[in-house]
Amino acid sequence: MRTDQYQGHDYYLMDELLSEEHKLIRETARAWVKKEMSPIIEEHYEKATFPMHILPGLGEIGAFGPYIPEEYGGAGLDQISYGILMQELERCDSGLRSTASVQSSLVMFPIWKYGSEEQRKKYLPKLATGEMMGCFGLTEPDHGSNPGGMITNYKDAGDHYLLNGAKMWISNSPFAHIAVVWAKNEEGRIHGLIVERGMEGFSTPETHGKLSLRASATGELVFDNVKVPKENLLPGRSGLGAPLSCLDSARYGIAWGAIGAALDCYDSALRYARERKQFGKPIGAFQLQQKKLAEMITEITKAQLLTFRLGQLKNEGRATTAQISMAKRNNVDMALKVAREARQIHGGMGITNEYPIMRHMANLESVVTYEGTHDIHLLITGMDITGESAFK
Ligand code: TGC
Ligand code: FAD
Repeated sequence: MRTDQYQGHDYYLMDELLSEEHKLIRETARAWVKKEMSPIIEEHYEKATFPMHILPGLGEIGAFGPYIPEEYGGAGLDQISYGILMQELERCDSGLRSTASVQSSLVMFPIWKYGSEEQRKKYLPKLATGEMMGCFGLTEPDHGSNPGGMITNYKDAGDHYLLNGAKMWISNSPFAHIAVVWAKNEEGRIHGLIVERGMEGFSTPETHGKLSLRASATGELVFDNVKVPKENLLPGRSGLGAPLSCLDSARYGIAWGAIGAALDCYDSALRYARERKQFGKPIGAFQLQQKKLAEMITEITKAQLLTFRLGQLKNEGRATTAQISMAKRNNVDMALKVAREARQIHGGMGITNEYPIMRHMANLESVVTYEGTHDIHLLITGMDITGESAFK
């Protein structure tokens, strides 16, 4: 088994901008990852299984709902702390970060923001510890980039709603206790509903055959005349803006997380370049390898600066959807490029599971697609700067 020798890289002394609390959160999460996850990640990835036993540990390090107020079981931390946590998790594996960011931003966030007080008290404390897990159903078989076209719907049936339709590509669905599901009412208006495992007509078949994000469980959500109690409707907001605002939070976490995957690839490549000798000297002494490493740390550093500033704006409640979108797109694209360069620096060894590179690279192919594809994010920036929507 490979020892996790990772150490952070901070070329522009960004640590000076962090508080002592931020650094403590990072060190705690990093130590937990090295002890609990690094020794088992390759095996779970290979077998395409999710390590269910780690869920309480994720809760203990504050990875579930870090910015949710303490009165609801969250850690009451700021947005930079949330970002740091997502970065440390994705440094290990994007699937691990996915599990935590879906729980935080796509399940706890909408319940906190749009739920009733009863819903907050019922679900949030258990979601914060990992005793209860959730998933987020927006994407449908025929509506991915265009969720506004969804056909999943519910009808008023007196003392309950009747929910019909299907969602696909849903992270955590195979084991989630609850699903935050977005569906249209009889007027065609989108609302969020909390659907609980065990409700008759609700099933969550697992999606198999993924060659990316293999240590994260993905599945469908199928609703066949599911009777949803009326008190399970999220009362606080309706319309497509409600799920899209949750995506803002999740994309923000991904912007930080992707830097973690890039850092792990760079860290491994730098070490390998110093140790591996060819033609009588370390390959890191050759100009071509130095160029690769220099470009990698330059792009990582630019992403770190962009993301830290975004974190400040988010803390102040000033980060826009378009700013978050830009950071998600830039950082995931950057991480993919870093992973590809790191793979080459490792030569043949780079294709094996002795090193984390291929796993990160394959994972990032999902990350570049989910939470809005790279193209969709380009069009969000395009819309923001020109005032013209390419989607209409
Ligand atoms: P558009 O007309 O722009 O907006 C519809 C309504 O929503 C409002 N709105 C927002 N409100 C709050 N926050 C936001 N971020 C908002 N963005 C838009 C908007 O003002 C409008 O309101 P109203 O009152 O006028 O109706 O919507 P559109 O249909 O043109 O679509 C825009 C587009 C394409 C950008 C959007 O649909 C989009 O982002 N598509 C990508 C879909 C996507 O990202 N899906 C992700 C699914 S979840 C997932 O992938 C989880 S992966 C697991 C993990 O995270 O680890
Ligand atoms: P499509 O929308 O069909 O896009 C296909 C291609 O067409 C892409 O290249 C896209 O960029 C391009 N395209 C589409 N529209 C345009 C346009 N207007 N202009 C230019 N190009 C365009 N969803 C959830 O709701 N919850 C989850 O938990 C979740 N987890 C996921 C986990 C994994 C592993 C994956 C792979 C996906 C997950 N998703 C989830 C779904 C994800 O959000 C969608 O896959 C994504 O939004 C893209 O939708 P699609 O796959 O249907 O692709």
